Amino acid sequence: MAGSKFAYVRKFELPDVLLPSTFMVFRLDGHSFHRFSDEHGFVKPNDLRALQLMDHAAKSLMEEYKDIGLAFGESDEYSFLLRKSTALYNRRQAKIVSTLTSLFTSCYVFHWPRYFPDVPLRYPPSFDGRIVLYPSEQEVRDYFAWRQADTHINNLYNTAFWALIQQGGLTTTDAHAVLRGTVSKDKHEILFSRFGVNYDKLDPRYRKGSVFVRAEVPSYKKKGKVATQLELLHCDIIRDDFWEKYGHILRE
Ligand SMILES: Nc1nc2c(ncn2[C@@H]2O[C@H](COP(=O)(O)OP(=O)(O)OP(=O)(O)O)[C@@H](O)[C@H]2O)c(=O)[nH]1
Ligand SMILES: [Mg+2]
Repeated sequence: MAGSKFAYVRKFELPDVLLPSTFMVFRLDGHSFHRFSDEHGFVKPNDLRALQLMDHAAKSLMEEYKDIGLAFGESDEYSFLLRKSTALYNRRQAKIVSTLTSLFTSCYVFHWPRYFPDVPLRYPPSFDGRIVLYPSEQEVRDYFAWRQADTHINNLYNTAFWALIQQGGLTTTDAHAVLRGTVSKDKHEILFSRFGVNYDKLDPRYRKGSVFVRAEVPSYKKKGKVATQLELLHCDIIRDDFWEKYGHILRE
């Protein structure tokens, strides 16, 4: 049946199919969460409730989209690895980015009261989303290493910064001044000598971020297929050990 005389406008919609046989990393990041965290009284430097809510939304996304094999989250961001061969939405970029960002955001809002029972949402939060394609396993490993190294750098700085303010009584300006030009070893030393804090003993959730893996459940098969379950870890994903254990994620 011929379309209406207006139907030609569809031709202006350009295809945006992502290159086949490449890894997709989908990353989302809270929009203006500096303000959002302030307005909702997030604990500094790390708010356990907020991080657990991010994990919950990430898990919901992985339950819905089985082609996501791995996810890594810190602060207001989460990265998801989709298998190389995924045919999700025929690999249409805008469709994938918009649908996944929207589901994550609605899960964040939907589950908010469970993590912040005494803090009503003052306004609707939003997240930006993007996809980056990576050609081989090495870039994918380096991508996740980059994000976890970032977690380490930010968390060490923030932990020292807020200790100087909360326990040391410094102003934000003075705390910045103390930390200016310091390297990692100096921050460890400040935390230990001034506040008795051994940084390496802090909760790995804060130091390593959150890692969700779709792990195989040995000896359990469902309709002939190996069953999988989502595991939440707070472990190192930079060294080889992790990839030796979960390398199947990259090869499916
Ligand atoms: N207090 C507190 N703040 C947090 C926590 N997690 C994230 N944030 C805030 O969220 C910000 C996230 O950093 P960015 O994503 O670079 O900043 P943003 O304000 O979201 O800016 P855009 O992402 O560019 O929109 C941090 O700088 C903190 O201000 C937390 O656990 N506690
Ligand atoms: Mg942000």
